[in-house]
Amino acid sequence: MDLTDTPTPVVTIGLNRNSNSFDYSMTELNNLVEANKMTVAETLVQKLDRPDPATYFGKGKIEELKQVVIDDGVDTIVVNDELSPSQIRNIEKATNARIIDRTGLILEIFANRAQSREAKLQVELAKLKYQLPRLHTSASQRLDQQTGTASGAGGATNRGAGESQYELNRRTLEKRITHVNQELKEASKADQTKRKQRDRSDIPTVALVGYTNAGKSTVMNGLIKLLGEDEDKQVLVKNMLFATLDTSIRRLTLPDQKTFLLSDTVGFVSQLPHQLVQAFKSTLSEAANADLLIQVVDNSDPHRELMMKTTEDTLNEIGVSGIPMIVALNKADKMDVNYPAREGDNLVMSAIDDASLQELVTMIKEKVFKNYETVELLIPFDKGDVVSYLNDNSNILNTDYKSDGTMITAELNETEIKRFEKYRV
Ligand SMILES: Nc1nc2c(ncn2[C@@H]2O[C@H](COP(=O)(O)OP(=O)(O)OP(=O)(O)O)[C@@H](O)[C@H]2O)c(=O)[nH]1
Ligand SMILES: [Mg+2]
Repeated sequence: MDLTDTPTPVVTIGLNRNSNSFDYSMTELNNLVEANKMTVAETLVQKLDRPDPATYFGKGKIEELKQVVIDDGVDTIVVNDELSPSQIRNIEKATNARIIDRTGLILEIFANRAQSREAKLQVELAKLKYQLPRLHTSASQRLDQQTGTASGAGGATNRGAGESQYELNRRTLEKRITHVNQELKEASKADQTKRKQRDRSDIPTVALVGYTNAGKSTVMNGLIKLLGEDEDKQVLVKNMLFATLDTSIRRLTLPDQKTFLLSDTVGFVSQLPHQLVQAFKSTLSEAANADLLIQVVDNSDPHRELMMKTTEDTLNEIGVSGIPMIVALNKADKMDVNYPAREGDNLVMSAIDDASLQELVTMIKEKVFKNYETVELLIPFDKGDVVSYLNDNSNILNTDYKSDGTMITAELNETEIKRFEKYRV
């Protein structure tokens, strides 16, 4: 990790394959660079249909890159794609600079942000899988220095040390992968138990999803506050990419007693490395089990359409489909538009505006609690537990004391209606 606060200058490079999302992906790369305590000195782009299999850029462009590295006095090049180990080696040889590819960069950011034990293990697993085929490159060594996690074998750049050293390093990595996998399995078992308990408790779940830095955690905190929950339930909000790397789940109760679980989780970015997607599957799967998704979008970002596409692609990749979705077009306060403004399942809103959050709650309610019905129940006096359940869990519209029991008019969901069928009048 860089101990000084001065960001390291780097040259970023990318191949324009004539895609209309190229500008977006370069902007994104530059943002990722800044998020990793580096700064972009210069950007070099080449138009090519496909990367050169040996050097990514073509021969002439590599020469130009070498000169730029010298002129700018930088020692690091960040590449907008995942490279093969030999491409990394060849560009390093040609330019005398260190190479960080897109995957390595995102891994470094995740590694620097991970706080919880599970997130740390997940990042380490992704990192090890990335390092394994790259043992001979400095990309592997660099990740070890950056993250400070001791795989103990990442730094095998000295090819002169011979094949046996390489073999040793490879075996150490493989052992570590098995070990981390095992630890994660245990952690995820505990998670599944928790999820089962929640499923049984019948509480609907709502998951915030979307591009990193869109405002998911801010929406979460806004709802926690609006619904009068303890401030200590708040989650971390920061103006940086990947502030959230864990899943936080909060139980929220509406003024009419209906409760739901709201989860906030890791944000998405385009070409999220598959090693990370795999490693973070259990964190991301919270969305897969939700009854409703709220996709938060930074509506003030000119690339918002592509960010929504990225979110859609990532949800598909982790197997989330067919779940109803509200689209929260957030940060409207930064734009010259009316808000809150609702159109179907879209809401133009601001996470720092109470009227917007109120409208969002109304939409959540409509989607999640649509199977509620108002029923009348006559509960015998010796069934005090039923009365207290209703008092605690449902919206009671009327209570009347009759000679043969308590008459309660309440809004109940399907399961509750079945459970209390015998008391219906
Ligand atoms: N002006 C304005 N700023 C907002 C709004 N919502 C969020 N922000 C800011 O946007 C930045 C990112 O917010 P977060 O809530 O951390 O975003 P996130 O989606 O959780 O991001 P990650 O956890 O990094 O994926 C913070 O600086 C927030 O204060 C909004 O409606 N208006
Ligand atoms: Mg967040």
